[in-house]
Amino acid sequence: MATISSLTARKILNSRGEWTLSVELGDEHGIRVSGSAPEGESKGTFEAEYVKPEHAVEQVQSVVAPTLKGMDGVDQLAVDRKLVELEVGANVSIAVSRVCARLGAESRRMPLWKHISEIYQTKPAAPRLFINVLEGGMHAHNNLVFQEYLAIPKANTIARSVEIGRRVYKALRDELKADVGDEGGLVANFKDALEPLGLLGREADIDLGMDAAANNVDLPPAELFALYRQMKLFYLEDPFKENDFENFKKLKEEMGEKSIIAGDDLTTTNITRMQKAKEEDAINGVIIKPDQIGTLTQAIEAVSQAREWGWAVVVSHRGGETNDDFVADLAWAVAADGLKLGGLARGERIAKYNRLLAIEENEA
Ligand code: 2PG
Ligand code: MG
Repeated sequence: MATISSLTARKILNSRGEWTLSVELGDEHGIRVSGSAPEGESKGTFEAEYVKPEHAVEQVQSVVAPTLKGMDGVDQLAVDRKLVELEVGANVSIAVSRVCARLGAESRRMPLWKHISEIYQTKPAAPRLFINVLEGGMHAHNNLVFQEYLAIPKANTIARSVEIGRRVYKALRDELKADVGDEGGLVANFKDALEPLGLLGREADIDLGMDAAANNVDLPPAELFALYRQMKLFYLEDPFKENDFENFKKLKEEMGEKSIIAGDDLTTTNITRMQKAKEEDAINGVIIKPDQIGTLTQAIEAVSQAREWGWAVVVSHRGGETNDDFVADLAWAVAADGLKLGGLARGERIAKYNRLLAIEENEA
């Protein structure tokens, strides 16, 4: 039992230098935990809505805190249910939901991933790393139309995966003399959208992935098909616009045997959207971002649904992050097939890698 005795909120800066919500939760035994809300840059239309940071602080203070005081922080399901009922901004509910899980874990004296896996009865394991090595699209001022080129190390430990990712990233950084982008990936100009994959394709111990984030790409589907056919991707996220279930389906029919075709803006961690994708047979993988839906419980429901349908589950960070490393524990707790993270630079990206290393070395 961790009776909630205090909940406070304030604004802090995120990795883009924008304000975001930070909350601190305390229980009657003196445990204090804090956490914050990540925020997307290329958001899907169907994501749950954020409120402005000032408004978020006020919602925590005047609506959420009075309601949660006296509740048991270990009872994540009850707290999340309340958060949904209160109809607050998704940044408010996710920040509070995440920090509630931290309080529960602290109070039970166990690692966060273990607490989550016990509450939701999931089987924990290390995720594969989906590392954003080269950036484009809305995340960078260069000539790449697609948003993220991902290196996916072929290794079965985090330590080994990080080592492969580090080597690939550093070698490219030196070769391209590239800048570091919003998510820590490298930013350079290329001859075309295929060239980055040519460079990454030289590496034997990674699979190739890409988040096209095609909602923000103005190419006709036929041209996109032509490009994707040349790419030999293990993982392809948002290859078409967020309502283009039809082309998702066609692509899945064509490439789904060998590749993961995943929805992000298409599905927004929302079971109703996922249901539609299932009916249309549009994808065989899904991105899970708890802030897209608002609470940890809803995100885990999305994971369970995806698993029931045999979809690959890829937990993901956001474009705007803080040093909060929650996604690492979440991905481990549900044994995600992948955890999508930034390049191996920038503190807010590195925090997640270091958390995974710590789980593997000390806790698992
Ligand atoms: C994505 C994400 C994270 P954003 O599209 O998958 O990489 O970007 O948070 O800007 O939506
Ligand atoms: Mg995406």
